[in-house]
Amino acid sequence: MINDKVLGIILGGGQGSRLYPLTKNRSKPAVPIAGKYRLVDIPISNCINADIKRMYVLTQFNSASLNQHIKNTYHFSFFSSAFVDVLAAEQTMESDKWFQGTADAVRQSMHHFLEHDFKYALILSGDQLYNMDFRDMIAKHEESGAKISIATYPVNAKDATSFGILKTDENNTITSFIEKPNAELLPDWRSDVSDEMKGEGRNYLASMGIYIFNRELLVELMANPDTIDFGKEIIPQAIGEHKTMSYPYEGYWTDIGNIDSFFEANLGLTDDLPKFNLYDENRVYTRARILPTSKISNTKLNKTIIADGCIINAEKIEKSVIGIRSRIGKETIVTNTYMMGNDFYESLEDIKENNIENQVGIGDRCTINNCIIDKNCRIGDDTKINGGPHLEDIETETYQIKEGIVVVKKGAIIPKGTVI
Ligand code: ADQ
Ligand code: ADP
Repeated sequence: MINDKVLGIILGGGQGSRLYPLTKNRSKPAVPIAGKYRLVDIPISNCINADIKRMYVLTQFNSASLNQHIKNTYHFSFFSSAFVDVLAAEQTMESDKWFQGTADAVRQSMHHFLEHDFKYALILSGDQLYNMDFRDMIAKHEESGAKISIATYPVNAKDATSFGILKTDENNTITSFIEKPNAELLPDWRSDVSDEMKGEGRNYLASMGIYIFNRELLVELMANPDTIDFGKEIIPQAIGEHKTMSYPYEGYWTDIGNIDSFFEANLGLTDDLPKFNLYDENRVYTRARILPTSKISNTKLNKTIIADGCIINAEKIEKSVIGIRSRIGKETIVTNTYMMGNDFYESLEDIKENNIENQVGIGDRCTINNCIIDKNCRIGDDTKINGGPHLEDIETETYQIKEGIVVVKKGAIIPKGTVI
């Protein structure tokens, strides 16, 4: 039984500064994606689909929303050993510091892991969108007699500088590794990839940040307090010392660690044939909220995903992801936008009693383009937001512009008639 021998460890994120302002008030694993999920649902679902049902999520700060989401989503039978537990950086007798890096996060949490029986630790990144069969990776790891396995993915020269790059011998044993090499060093790091990958210019083997460690070796490596990161210290130091295998992967995989890639990955779900397929047997799990179906009037929809519980009267929505409980008013046009949705409904009585000027959601006669709208925003009537490269990167109380994408902050009130 795979569940008896594998413990899943999900690196839920450091400060999350690259995803700011989405991480302003929540930890990174709790960031909503694809209209109804949270980032952490992706690695957790990959584990569950592989029958790995004991998991820890390591995160830099504890947020009520993350704990609530995990508690409400992943409840297993009383008789099973399955669990998903959040471990936030905590002060202990030994340490009063935040997690200094990925290896440090694992080191500070080792005492929790060692309470469980496991042969292999499966260490995963919390900010990637992909669908991988970990059963196959574990089987290959066992067959090879390796002590460490790293999932690898061919990338092009432009991307290679932001990953750990490695070389292998003919048996897929990793022979050398360099974390985020400079462009000048790249020519020495080319690999003999498949013809298809060569054709796409993807000549470098990148670490996907997905690792299997044998338990004893992890304990040994974590005993050295000077190592902070897997990519910077643990992996380069282990190559040559301990048998480390590459597990080649060529399916869809993308890092969603910054606003730009997060935006692309979400809007990519609206493609005719999305690279990340939500419509197959491999489920992505999330909280079952039991919301009503969405209600739509007078709206021309094109390449759009609409989650449950929305009330939409817009004129047009194109290439957009509309999250749970969203409300969009009349004559409004929404394009290239990820709207995360709302945590609550506002009734007409609420609005009247509390004299609410801007209802939650997007008002009437608005045009919204190239935008991420965080949860619970109130975008007043006649607002025009047109993101794009013509806009400078700035931050205000209610929104931030990053690489032309306008990110409206959680709960922001954008007054009627605003033009951005
Ligand atoms: P990066 O993604 O740049 O490279 P890192 O920032 O260390 O590495 O993040 C790895 C994962 O750990 C992410 O999910 C991140 O959110 C999380 N994380 C970071 N700091 C953390 C902390 N203090 N506490 C908890 N979680 C934390 C890594 C490898 C490269 C590899 C890429 C693949 O170092 O070799 O190529 O992943 O994406
Ligand atoms: P996140 O910021 O990660 O999207 P939250 O911290 O807002 O998540 O937590 C979501 C939960 O909080 C929802 O289930 C909802 O019940 C509750 N919630 C948040 N804001 C409100 C609000 N203004 N009114 C009622 N419930 C709310």
